[in-house]
Parts: sequence; C-alpha cells; structure tokens
Amino acid sequence: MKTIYTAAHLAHAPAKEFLDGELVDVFEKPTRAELILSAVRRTNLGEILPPKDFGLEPIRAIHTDDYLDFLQNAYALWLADDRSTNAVYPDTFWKPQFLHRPTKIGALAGIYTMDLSAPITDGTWHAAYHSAQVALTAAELVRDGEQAAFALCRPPGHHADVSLAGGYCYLNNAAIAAQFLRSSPSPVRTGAGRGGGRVAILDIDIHHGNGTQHIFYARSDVLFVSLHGDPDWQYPYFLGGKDEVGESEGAGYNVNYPLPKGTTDEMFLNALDDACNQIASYKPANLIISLGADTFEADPIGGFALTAAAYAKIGARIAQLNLPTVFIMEGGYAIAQLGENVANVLKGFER
Ligand code: Q9C
Ligand code: ZN
Repeated sequence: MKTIYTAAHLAHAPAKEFLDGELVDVFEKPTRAELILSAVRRTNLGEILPPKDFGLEPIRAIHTDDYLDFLQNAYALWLADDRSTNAVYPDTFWKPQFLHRPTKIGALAGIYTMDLSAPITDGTWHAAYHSAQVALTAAELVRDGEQAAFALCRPPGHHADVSLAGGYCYLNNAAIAAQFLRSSPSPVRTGAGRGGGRVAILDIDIHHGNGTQHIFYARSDVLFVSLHGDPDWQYPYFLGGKDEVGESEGAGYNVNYPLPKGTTDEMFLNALDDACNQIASYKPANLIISLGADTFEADPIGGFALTAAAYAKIGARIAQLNLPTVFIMEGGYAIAQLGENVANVLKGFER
C-alpha cells in the first residue's frame, strides 16, 4: 500500500507537557513520525507520496471557524501577551457555569483545549493542517480504487473534537477523512461504489477516541468502534464507557470496548474479533483505522501488555473484513519499537 507523508510535521515540536503533576518532556515528538517512515521504507510497503492540498473546506466540515481561527492565531496572541514559552498553555479551564467570554489568550486556551497535553507552538497550525491533508490524500486514494493506504499523520487527531484540542491532537484527521469519504462520490466508481457510502471507523489506539466518538455520536452513517483502556483508569477519563452507544439517529452506531489494565494479546485480539464482526454487519463502503501503537507493553504512557507479535495479527484480522481501508496514524510512544510495530500492522494487513 502507499504511504502519505510530509515533513511539515517537523514544525510542531512543543518542549513540555504536564503529566501526572509534573512538567515533562513531550512524548508526542517529531522523531516518532520519522521512525515510522523509516520502518515503512525498510519493509518495502510501497511508494511514499506527499499529500495533495484539499484546502480548508474538508476541515471546516468537522471543526468550527472560531476554533480554527483560535488554532491559527493562538501563538501570536501568546507572544503579544508577553509570554515566553515556545507554546500556548491554558491558564484556566472553562466550565458550563461561566458567563464571561474572555479575550486573554490563556483563558481562550481554556475554552478550546481540554487538558495540558495540547500545547500550541508557532508551527502547530502548519503541521496540523498538513496532517489533515495527509489523511485526506490517503482517503482519496482509497476512494479512487486503492484497497488500502497509510496516512502517516502527525500530529495525531482522535482526541480533537469540533472545537477542542487535547491529548496531542488539534484536528481530527480520522473524522475529516470519514466526512470526505461520505460526501465525495468517486469519479471512477459510481452506484454502490467507494465514495459516498457508509463509513466505519475502528479506533485501536489505547486511548479512547473521544473526539471522533462525539463528532459522529448522533449519526448512523458513520459507525464508531473503539478498543481502549477503560476510562476508569486511562485517559481521556470522561468518555469511553460501554454504555455510550450513540444518541437519536446515531443510537446503536457507537460501540466501545473498554479494556482492563494489563490487557494481553489474547484479550485484545478477542475484543478485536468482536469489533470486526460488528463492522462486518454494518456493511460499510469504507473502513478507517485510527491506528495507535501505544497498546504495546513497553509504552511509557500505555498500560496494556501487547507483545510485538500482536501487531501483524491485528493487521491480518482487519484485512479479513475485505474493505477499502484508510490507516490513519494516531499514538504510540515506545520509540525503540514504534516503527516496527506500526509496519507490522500494515504488513499483516497486506498478507
Ligand atoms: N495522566 C494519543 O495517544 N496525557 N494521545 C495523559 C495522564 C495525554 C495520548 C495524562 C495522553 C494523550 C494520540
Ligand atoms: Zn493514544
């Protein structure tokens, strides 16, 4: 399969995030994407192509204009407010009982971010915009007839909501790609073809894809299925429960598999099997995989016990669905094995 990659992600390199009460070096760093790219090269997965530019429209189909303006202007406002760190962090967080609309950047950041792990640097918008274009380019390849494509997105996207950044995510690449596939019938395949049909999103990052879930929560034309650490112990804590099944039109089209700490290969593959059966009965035209490798036993912010051997099996199980599939890179922070684990999912899929 083809891989879509751009060096634009290098523009996003915040120094610090706040984790477990401490300011620490960020886990979501540029070297992640470079290591995945070299593993993809080493395995001869296929051609590596730059993204096309689809502009802002497909991004505006998911995110609000005020949020997109915030992302684009935040760092300049930060500098104008005499701040010196290389990234914007909220001073305080907005809650529903608050009545005053703030203008100060530290407070605006508290409206548009949900935690202290989505710092906004000078280059964050550039990187996030092109990360979304990477996802769109991979989606277009699949829409136009490729059986699969790998969007090597960085920064990741599944925690980003309509007007909310968080958990290293700014633009929801998977949601943007899903909406693009929904609203763009293929020029080469008509009728029951690849574009314009229903879309299933399978999220296998260890963190629940809260943004993706919420974006499609009331819709039946996009099925969201997620395997993740139970929100009782794993970030993002406020979504990801088994009882979250969708609402109104979307009731029955959201499926969560919250899993315990220490989840093994066998436990994960069992849940994946069930998730794949759900997807098969939905009969989507296209499948999007939010691909995280932070399920690995050595992941520094994970908590599952998956071994390296699991990743090819995960890819092979997904391939059994026999659907046109867009892989979209999300998390994974065990730097030494990250590239290999990701490449093994993709190779496992191709075999
Ligand atoms: N004490 C992705 O993998 N920090 N994002 C958690 C827990 C945020 C992970 C803090 C982790 C975000 C795309
Ligand atoms: Zn994650």
